[in-house]
Amino acid sequence: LDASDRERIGAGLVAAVSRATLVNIDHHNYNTRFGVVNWVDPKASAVGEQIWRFARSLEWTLPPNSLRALYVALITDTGQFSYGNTTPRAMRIAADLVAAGVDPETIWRYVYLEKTTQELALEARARMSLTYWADGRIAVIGVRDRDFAETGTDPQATAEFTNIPRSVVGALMALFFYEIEDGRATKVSIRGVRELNACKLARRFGGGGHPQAAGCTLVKPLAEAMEEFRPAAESAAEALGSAAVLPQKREKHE
Ligand SMILES: [Mn+2]
Repeated sequence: LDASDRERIGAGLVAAVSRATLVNIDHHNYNTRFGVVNWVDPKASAVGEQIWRFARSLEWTLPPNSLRALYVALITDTGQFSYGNTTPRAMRIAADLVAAGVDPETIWRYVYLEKTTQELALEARARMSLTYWADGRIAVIGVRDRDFAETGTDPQATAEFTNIPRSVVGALMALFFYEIEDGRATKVSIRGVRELNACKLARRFGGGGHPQAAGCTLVKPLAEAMEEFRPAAESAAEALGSAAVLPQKREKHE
């Protein structure tokens, strides 16, 4: 589920499924169709949406845990119904799940609100790192391996960090760089607005994803990874021109 290629299902499973009938259910545009059966629907906002439709068509009654899992799939893949993939269908399925007993507040508290003191310390560092490229068209944050070490956290604590650069008024692209493998490599999360294709940019660096949300990995420490990535990001953002995305809510501070 939710894997655009065979490697994404994980090393352990790759071995296990090689002798089995592999059913590939996914919504990534560039899915390699690696299964025996492939159901790839790029119009689905989340694979949870596909599973819900599948279960409904077979008239299955799903237990509460499964309903919650489908709801989590919907809210995380749509960025709490904020990304461009937030379709009427996604919202109707969310409504169906709530009608079936899912409690949105409990899930929201658990998935988004509650943070440990360590996670908050890491977030403070991430916010402090905020910087701008291409005259503010691109907002960038970076977290180093030592930030994880010194705050006692790991990359799992960064699930929502792309919202920090995304929140900058007027930014067309949000980038979140963070070191992995003891600082030997750097992951890049790319979020785009408007016509900016985050996936196209990610694919230039061997990554992938969706038009609005994509990522890649560079085998370099953070500073070098940023340096390598920056020209491609800047030309992608500059190609969009300088027209304002939305009426500016506040004067942009220089
Ligand atoms: Mn997904």
